[in-house]
Amino acid sequence: MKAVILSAGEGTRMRPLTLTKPKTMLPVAGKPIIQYNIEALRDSGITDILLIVNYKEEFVKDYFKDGSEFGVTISYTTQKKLSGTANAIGYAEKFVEDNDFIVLNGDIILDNELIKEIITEYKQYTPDTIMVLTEVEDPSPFGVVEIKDKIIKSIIEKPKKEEAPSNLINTGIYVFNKDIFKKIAKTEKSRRGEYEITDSLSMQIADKKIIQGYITDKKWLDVGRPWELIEINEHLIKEIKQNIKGTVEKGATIHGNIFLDEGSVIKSGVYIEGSVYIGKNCNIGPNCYIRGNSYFGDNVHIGNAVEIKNSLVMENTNINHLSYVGDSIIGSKCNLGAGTNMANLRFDDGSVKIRVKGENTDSGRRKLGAILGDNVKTGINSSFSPGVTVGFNCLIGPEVFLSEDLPSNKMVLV
Ligand code: TTP
Repeated sequence: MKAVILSAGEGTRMRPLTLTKPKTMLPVAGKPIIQYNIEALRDSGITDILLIVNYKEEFVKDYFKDGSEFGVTISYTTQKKLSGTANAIGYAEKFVEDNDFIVLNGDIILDNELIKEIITEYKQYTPDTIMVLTEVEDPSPFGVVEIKDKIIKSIIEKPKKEEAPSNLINTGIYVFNKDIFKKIAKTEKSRRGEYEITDSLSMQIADKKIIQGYITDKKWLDVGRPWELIEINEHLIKEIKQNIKGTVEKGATIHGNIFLDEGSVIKSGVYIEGSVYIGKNCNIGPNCYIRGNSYFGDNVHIGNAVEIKNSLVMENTNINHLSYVGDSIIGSKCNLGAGTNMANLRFDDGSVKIRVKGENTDSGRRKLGAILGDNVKTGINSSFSPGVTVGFNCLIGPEVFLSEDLPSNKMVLV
């Protein structure tokens, strides 16, 4: 069986992080999101993979090349216009030829076993389509199915919670045969102005094709918005095994598993609590406090008296002195001045709100700090309100208290 991964989207809900790279290339626990999917396919015996790309596709191509380094063969097709998932899958027709094939959204993280399970299920029942489903408490932001005896009777996109026919949602994992291309060719634009694969599936249902729902309670995480990147990172870093390739100086204290890559040094006086991932050529310390589930990309420097908690710090970023970064994401090539502090808890103890596509959105998290795009410089004693976002190439002057989002390429002074 061949596989197709959808990786063309702009990831607008994940801004500012996706202003400079595609969402599927954002790092979690040491790898881009999409690499988890490629490896899950490979480990299930699927090595012929087509990536549908468009937005900032050079990042994907430069990293994976022909796939040989990852034990697979990767080819690429550019979706000309980002006009929806059905349109994206339609580009795979030549690649899959007459074969049945798997499709995955590139922005999910799933349990490797799940792919093996659905292949077995597909071979046993030979339906026209398998759609993997999972149960959630609130299905209203997703595609929700009505299902009877394993067969999907209807799919409703983003229903009101009280109108949802079940709590079972579409995970973006499918097995198709070539009938889907006939339906894609006839699919019309939805109310959102996109050609959506769920509309093609509804056409299959109307045409009496068998769409089997495969319900899983295995790991499945959808990465759409910035705090979901923090949550997925938490989840995956908790699973890392101890692996120290770099140097740990005498006088450093480590509790929990750490992954410390080549060329990195943990200096004396550093106190690490919980699992932590540290990339290549990082300098951590002396005398700093690194708390659980933190991720550091390559060439990161964390200096004296800095506390980092449950955060992602991307490559080539420096946080040199006297700073606090909690439940936050710091992009690549940032430099935080001495005394930069990110608040991650509201005084009223309520859940932190964050603007997603201009809408004030409840993250559901009691603790959420700031989200900084790439190449942001902060001056001494600057501070950030919980849930604030900063675009790329920004300068935040000394003593600034940032309580509102800042678009890219801006400077703020007191
Ligand atoms: P979405 O989550 O609908 O879109 P997105 O990833 O661009 O994010 P946002 O809504 O924040 O803008 O897409 C689901 C998957 O399908 C995702 O892996 C991207 C991919 N996709 C394409 O490949 N082509 C497309 O035209 C669209 C809309 C999505």
